[in-house]
Amino acid sequence: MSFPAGFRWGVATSAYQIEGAASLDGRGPSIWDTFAAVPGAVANGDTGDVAADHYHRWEEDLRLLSDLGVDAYRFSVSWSRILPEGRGRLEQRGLDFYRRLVEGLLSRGIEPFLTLYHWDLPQALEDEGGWRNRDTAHRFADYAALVHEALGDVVRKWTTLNEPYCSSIVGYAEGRHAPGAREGHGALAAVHHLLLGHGLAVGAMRANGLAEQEFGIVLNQSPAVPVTDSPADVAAATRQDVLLRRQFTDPLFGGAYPEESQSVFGDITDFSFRQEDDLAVIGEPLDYVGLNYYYRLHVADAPHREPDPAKRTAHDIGVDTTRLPDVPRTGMGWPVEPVGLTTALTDLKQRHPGLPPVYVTENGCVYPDVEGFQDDDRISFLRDHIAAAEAAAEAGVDLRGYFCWSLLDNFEWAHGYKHRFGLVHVDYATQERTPRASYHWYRSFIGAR
Ligand code: GBH
Repeated sequence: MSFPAGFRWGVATSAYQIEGAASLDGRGPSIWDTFAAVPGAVANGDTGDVAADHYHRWEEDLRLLSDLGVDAYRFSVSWSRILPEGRGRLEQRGLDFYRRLVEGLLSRGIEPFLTLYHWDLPQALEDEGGWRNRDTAHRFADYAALVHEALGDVVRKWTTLNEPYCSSIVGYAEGRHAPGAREGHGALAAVHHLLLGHGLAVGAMRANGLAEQEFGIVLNQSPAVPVTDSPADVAAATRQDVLLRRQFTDPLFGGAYPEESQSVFGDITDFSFRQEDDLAVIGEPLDYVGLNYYYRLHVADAPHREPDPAKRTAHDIGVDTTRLPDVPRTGMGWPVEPVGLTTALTDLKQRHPGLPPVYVTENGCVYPDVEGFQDDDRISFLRDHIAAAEAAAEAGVDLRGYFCWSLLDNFEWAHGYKHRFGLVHVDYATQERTPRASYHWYRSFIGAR
C-alpha cells in the first residue's frame, strides 16, 4: 500500500444522526428538529428525537470504536446543545458531554476529529433568516471560538462545516433538507454566508492562540460526467460542477468564485451579499481538507424545471442527472463507481496544486438487504473504494486518512431510519448494537496495516 506512515483509519458519525436526547440537558431545537416534525418531510415520520441514543450510550460506542481498532473518530457537535438559542446563554452540560466523549477517545488512543456544523442550525437563528443572513456567519464564528476555547486542550483537528453544498442548496433550494426552503437568491446567499462563516470561524479559532491546532472544512465531491460528448451535455456537466463543487472549492482554494457563475445562475443577478473583503476571509489558508465521496453524477442537458426565471430555485440549472450507466447500484440507487473517488481527489489537486493535505472524511453505502449482518456487498464497496483512494495517493494527492461512513446505523436525514449505513447494526426497539461482517472485515484490514 502506498499510504504514508501515520495514515489515519477511522469512522465518522454526526450529532443529529446518532445522539437522540433532543431536548435533554437544556439542548435547544435545531432546524432538523423543526423540519422532521413537518408531515411528509422525512420518510415514515421519523425524527432524531431518540436516534441511536448515543447521548446515553456513548461509553458502549467508545468500546465499539476501540475494538474496531480505529486511529481516529470523526463526530460533530450539536450547536444548540452548547448554545440553545444559537448565541448568548451557554449550556455547560452540552460542553461536558463532548469533553467526556473526547477524553474517552484519547484514553483509548483514538484521535478526535471534531466537526462544528453538520447541518443542525439552532432554530432560533433560522427564525432570524438562517444562512440567508450575514449575521449567522458571525454567530457561527462566535460558537466556533467558544467550543475551541473549551476543548482546544484535548482536540487538535477542527472541521468547520460538513458539506456546505447540502446546507445551502439541498436545504434552501431543493427543500429536501432543513429548513425545507425552495429559493434562488436565498440559497446562493446561504452558500456565501456558510463560506464566510467558515473563514471567520477559522480566524477566530486561530486567534485563541493554542498550539498544534489544525483547521479544515469537509466538502462533498461528486464528479460530473457528461452522458455524451455533445457540447450541450458537456456544458451541462460544467454547470453541475459549478453548482456542487466549484462554487465552494474555487473561493476556498482559488481566491474567487467561478467565472461561469453568471451563466449557471443567470436568472439570479443580485449578488450584493458578496462584500469586497469576503474572499480574503473565505480563502484563509487551511491545514487540511476533507472530501466525502459516495457517487458520480451523470449529467445531460435538459430544460429548466421552472420555465419562469423569476421563480427558479438555485439548483434548477438545466440538467438531468437521472441517466445512470449500467453499473451496480446501492440501496439508495447510487451508482457504484470507485473510480469517481480517484478522480474527485485528483481533480481537486489538479485544479488547486497548493491544496492542503486531504482526508477522505466519508465513504460508505447501504444495500437493500442490509437489515442483516452478512453485508458482503459493503465489504466489497469499501475495499474497492480504499483501492481507488490509494490510486489517487499514487497520483500525487497528499492523502492522510480515510473515514468510513458510518460506525452505527443512524438517522439518514430525509430517508429516516430506512437506510442503514452502519458497520454496526442498531436495533432501534432495544438500541442493541451488533457488529456486522463489515465491522469485522474493517477491523482486520486496519489490524493488518
Ligand atoms: C453525507 O452526505 C452526509 O454528510 C451524511 O450525514 C450522510 O449520512 C451520508 O452522506 C450518507 O448519505 O437522497 O434525494 O435525499 C452525502 C451527500 C447529499 C447525498 C444529499 C444525498 C440527498 C439527496 N448527500 N443527498 S436525496
